[in-house]
Amino acid sequence: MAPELWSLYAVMLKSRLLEEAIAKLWHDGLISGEMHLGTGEEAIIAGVVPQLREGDAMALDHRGTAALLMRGVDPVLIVRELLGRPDGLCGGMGGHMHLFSRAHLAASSGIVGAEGPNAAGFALAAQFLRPGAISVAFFGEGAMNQGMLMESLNLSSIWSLPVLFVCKDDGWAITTQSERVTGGDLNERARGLGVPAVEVDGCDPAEVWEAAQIAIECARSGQGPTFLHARCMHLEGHFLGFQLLRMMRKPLREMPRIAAPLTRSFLRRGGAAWGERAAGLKQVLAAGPSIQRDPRRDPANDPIRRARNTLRSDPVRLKEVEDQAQEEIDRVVASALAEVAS
Ligand SMILES: Cc1ncc(C[n+]2csc(CCOP(=O)(O)OP(=O)(O)O)c2C)c(N)n1
Repeated sequence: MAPELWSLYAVMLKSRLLEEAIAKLWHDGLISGEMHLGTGEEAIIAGVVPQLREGDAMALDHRGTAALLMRGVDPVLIVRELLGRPDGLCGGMGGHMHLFSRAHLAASSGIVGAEGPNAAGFALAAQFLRPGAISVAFFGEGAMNQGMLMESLNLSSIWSLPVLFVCKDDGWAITTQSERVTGGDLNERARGLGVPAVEVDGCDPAEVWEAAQIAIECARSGQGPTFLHARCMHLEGHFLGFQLLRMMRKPLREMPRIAAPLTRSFLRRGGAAWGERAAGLKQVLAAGPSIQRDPRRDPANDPIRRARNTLRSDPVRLKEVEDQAQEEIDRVVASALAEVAS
């Protein structure tokens, strides 16, 4: 059975606050490069990771911060890593897409789909070296169109590897809507390879927990892999500063910035025929209304806000939990920003 919502909320909230603090550091210019947050995925991660035991492994994608935090990796080391400091988790050389903790058997990768082979490899090793241990792969639905993930599902099935494949489906791969590039149904695809598939609400940590618990027990007892399909929203879009979301949040500020280059390219001499240009322009302009209907605008799709709504009936306890989480994350950030000890 899943733990009570209070403890799941506390875990999810800490992760959210840590990622919000990371976003602030990024906006302040202290973290360089792209930054993919996992805000919106917390219920999926909280429903799986706290169930892992010593000796279990995690193969993570480019949104690995929440899973590492929930697995017990020191968040100060994570933040220092993102800052590129030599005292970071990977000596400041990995950055947010290549976070790695040997002690926790956890590795992330920026190669979409690599979580499949990584998790299958961990699981194959576990079969020989740590019987009863399992591995978990977290990846987006875009990764399901990578051959190596299909190969990993297939081998895990045929070798009964102890893997839990968790597909965090937000419907988008950067700016491509997944339904435009994905044939068939993902659960059926996994089943076609002999891997049982379970559909869960990725905003409900208890539902994820219960499905993951059954899958983890199956894997530990030698009954092979399970595919968990959980829908969610990435509240910050693909990465921080995502243009579509900037337009959605501040249309008056953003639209004029794109209006001039759009007009220039529309009127430029040479290039595509006028009909094609007009069709392209129509598509761009249609993005406006579709942004207004974007499900990321609906608070019901934010797992933290959803859990909070339920817990609001006990405001005193809620404040206590929230204050404690905030204080903890404030301490993490202060400690991560402290000077490198000489
Ligand atoms: C093999 C490979 N191809 C392309 C990319 C570029 N890329 C980075 S993230 C991404 C989209 C991935 O979408 P999805 O798997 O759904 O994960 P999400 O970002 O939505 O969490 C792509 C195509 C990559 N990193 N690796």
